[in-house]
This record gives sequence, structure tokens and C-alpha cells, in this order.
Amino acid sequence: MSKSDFGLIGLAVMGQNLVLNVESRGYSVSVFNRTTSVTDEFVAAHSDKKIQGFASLADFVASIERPRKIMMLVKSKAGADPSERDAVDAVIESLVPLLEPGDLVIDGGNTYFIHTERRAKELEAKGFLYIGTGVSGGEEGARKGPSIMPGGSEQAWKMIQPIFEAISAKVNGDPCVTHIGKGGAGNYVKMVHNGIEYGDMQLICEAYQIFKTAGITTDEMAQIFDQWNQGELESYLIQITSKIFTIKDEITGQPLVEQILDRAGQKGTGRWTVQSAAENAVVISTINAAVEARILSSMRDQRLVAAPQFSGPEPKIDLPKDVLVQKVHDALYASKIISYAQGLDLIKKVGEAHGWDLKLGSIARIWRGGCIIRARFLNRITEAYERNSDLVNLMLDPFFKDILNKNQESWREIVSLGVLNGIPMPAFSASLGYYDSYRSARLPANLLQAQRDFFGAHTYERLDRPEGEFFHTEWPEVIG
Ligand code: NBP
Repeated sequence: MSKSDFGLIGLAVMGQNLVLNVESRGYSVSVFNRTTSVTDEFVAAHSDKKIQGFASLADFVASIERPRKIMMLVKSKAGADPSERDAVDAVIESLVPLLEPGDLVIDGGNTYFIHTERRAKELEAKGFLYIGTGVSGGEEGARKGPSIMPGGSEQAWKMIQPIFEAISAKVNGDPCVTHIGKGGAGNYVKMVHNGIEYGDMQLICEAYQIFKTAGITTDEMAQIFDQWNQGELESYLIQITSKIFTIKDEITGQPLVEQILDRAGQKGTGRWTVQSAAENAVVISTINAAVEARILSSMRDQRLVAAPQFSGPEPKIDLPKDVLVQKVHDALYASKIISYAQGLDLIKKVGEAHGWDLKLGSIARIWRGGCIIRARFLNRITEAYERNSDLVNLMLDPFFKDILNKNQESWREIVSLGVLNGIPMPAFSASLGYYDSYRSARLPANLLQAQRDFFGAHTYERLDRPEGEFFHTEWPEVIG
């Protein structure tokens, strides 16, 4: 049998769909899965395709054309602790003795970037090439065209570029893949992409909660979100939300969404994003609020105990429906800008610290299709970085500045309305808090510095003296 163009290890949902995608672009594929029955069933179900399955890893490796291109899509669990090891390490360990110099190994899982950098170093020292790549779009993306975010060396990228460009989503013919940068840059950018996804989802959930409190039905919400999907908010997540609202539960006949337990799951990429932001002193308060909202939702047992014990206002929203819908739209749009501004700021700062030489405009460009956060909005972000590749913060781009200035009044009204009605709106309010802090020429940190100097002699700088000159005051003694 002739040698395959590509090899894939890990035939769970992502792996199977990616193999079908690669094969559909004219490439032959060898596949391997730890549990052999999965391989057998998959190959049997696609016996008409150029897919060969193997029970032995050695036979699998031998079946691939050299220099080999082997992608792993196995469960990645290792997080911010550098000593952690997971299935990706196990696969690499068994793969290495079978490889030959010049072979390329690709990890397409959601891997924390430090592990990609470690693995790349180890494999490159042995004469192999290594890429850690983000693959976004879930099952459907993997099958029809994901957004792909590969890191690694230029040489490794060149080797896989034709296949990745062929299988990626396309927007106006542009493939949604680019070489993000060396080392773990691809995994890092994918991780922040997921953090932004958390922010987008939470903001949508908060809009839903306001509408629900205002007595707007799910059928009406389906229409509202469908309409929003025709305008500036057009995005995959808005679109699927409008579809979710149309689905009725087969058992009760009620909207299915209302029968679903309000306890959110998470796999780790949002939490890793927050950890990395804290380590690098970058504010991502919207994403942080979204991660924390999921954690609070998971504390359902405590919430059920607390609910009858604490008082809050009797909700009363009496704005006309069309006015409310427009204001929530504006608040959501403004909050979304803040969330992306924060996520891109994190990518920029960490990219600079690692020397990844990231192009934020190109990153926004490959997020326009295939991935979960795909949106019309991403075109605007790409344009912003085309106007100014050194943009300090997305908020400062004239297009986004204008929207924030125009929408800030509605945004405040909606956050106030949430506060007055006892509706938790952590992501809307965190975004507005960031906006107000960012635009403040003077924050109350002067008092904070005085407090620090009072109890710890940490010193302070003065407005009327050059920066870098430090002062200490002998504050009065406090007894007790
Ligand atoms: P899972 O993350 O559920 O992983 C299952 C696969 O890993 C199976 O093929 C399993 O083999 C294999 N595996 C495990 Br578990 N331990 C192994 C080991 N020690 N050695 C070899 N193989 C092992 O699959 P997935 O949902 O398809 O995701 C794959 C990767 O893509 C993950 O990193 C995930 O975070 C990422 N991702 C997923 C999505 C999504 O929508 N699901 C989207 C984007 C990225 P077995 O059959 O023998 O158990």
C-alpha cells in the first residue's frame, strides 16, 4: 500500500473530524488510536476513503511518507505547573523511538504553552520538528474548516502549511491559519481565544438574564438575537443563541433552555488565561468575571441555601421593549470591545515578553472564520491593526473609541438597571469598570500609596516632582 501524506493519533471527536477534513482535500491519512476498536470502527465506517488504520504505533509510523507529518489530538491536561505530564507526553514518548530526523510532530490539543516549549526543545534536540497548534471550531470546525493557530519554527510551519491552509476555514478565500510565532505562541493565542470565548458567552448570558427579568419570552429573544445577528454583533455565538431559544423541550413542551441546569462546566483554558494574566500583570477583568461566573454557577448547592436567606429588590424593568433591546445591544457591544481589548492586550504583553513577534491584526484575521468567536467584529479589529500595527489598546482605535463613546450611556443604564434589580452582571460591570478606570486621568491610587507608606514605609511619588523620586512621611502613630 502506498505511504500516507499525513498521520493522526487520537480518534476522539476532534481527531476523527480532522482526519475526514484532511482526506477530503485530497490527502491520504494514516490513523492510530490507543483503543484499537475505535480505529477499527472509524476505518470501517470510511472504507471508501484514503484512510488506513493501524493497531501498532510502529506500523502506523512506518506507513507515513517521510519526512512524516504526525498530528496528535489526544486529551491534554497538564496546566500551569511545569512538572505536570499528560497523555501528550505519553504519546511523544512512545513515538520518539520510531521517528527519523526531519519528521514533524504536531500537538493540536489545548495544551498549556509551557509544555509545548518544553516538548519542542526535547524533540528538536533529537532532530525532529515540533508544532503546538490551536485548533478552534469544535467538531464542526474540525470537519469543515477550523481556525488554526500554529506555533513552532518557520521550518516546521513551511512543512505543514499546505495541509493546514487546505483544511482551514476560508473567509473571502483567505485561509484562517497563519504562523502565529515560534515556540508556544500558537497554544498561547488559542488559550486566550478561549478566554475571549468565555467572555463573549458570559456577556450573552447576562443579556439573556436581563431580558428574562423584563418578561421577554424566549421566542421573542430568538427574534432579538436573530436581528442582532444581521448587524454589528453578527457572530457564531449570537447565531447559535438565537437557535437555542427556538428549541422546545420534548418532555415539557417548554423552551429547552429553561430546563437545563444552571451549572456551567469548564475545562481549563479560561482559568489558565486568568492565571497567565495575573502572572503578567495584565487586566482581563471581563474574562476573569466570566471564569468566576462559571465557578459561582457551579456552587449551586450553596446558592440554593442562600437564596431564601438574603434579600434583594423586587425586579421591575419598565423600559419599553424596543428601548431596552437597543440599550442591551449597545451595552453588550461596548462590553465585547473591552473583552477583546483586554484579551489582545494580554497576547501583546506576553508575546513581547517571549519575543514571539506576534501580529495582532493577523491573529484577528484568522479568527474571522472557523472558530467559536468568529464574528463580523473581527474584521473591524483587523482593520484597526492595519491602520496602526502598534496600537497600544484596541479601545484607542478611532472606530472602537467612537462606539465606546456613543454606547457608554446605554451601557451605564443597563449596568445600573442590573444593580437596581438585583440581576448579577459581573461581565457587563467589569467591562464598564475597566472602561471608566482606563479613561480616568486620576485614580484614587494616591490614597492607596499613602496607606502603603503609612503601614509599610513603601514611599510614594509626588505630582509636583519628577517620577522616580520617592518620599516618605512620618505618619501619626495609631494606637490599638
Ligand atoms: P479528548 O480530549 O476527549 O481526548 C480523547 C482522546 O485522547 C482519545 O483518542 C483517547 O484515546 C486519547 N488518549 C487519552 Br484520553 N489518553 C491517552 C494516552 N495516554 N495515550 C494515547 N491516547 C490517549 O478528545 P477531543 O475532545 O477530540 O479533543 C482532543 C484535543 O483537542 C484536546 O486537547 C482538546 O482540549 C482539544 N480541543 C477539543 C475541542 C472540542 O470541541 N472537543 C475543540 C478544540 C480543541 P482512547 O480512545 O484510547 O481513550
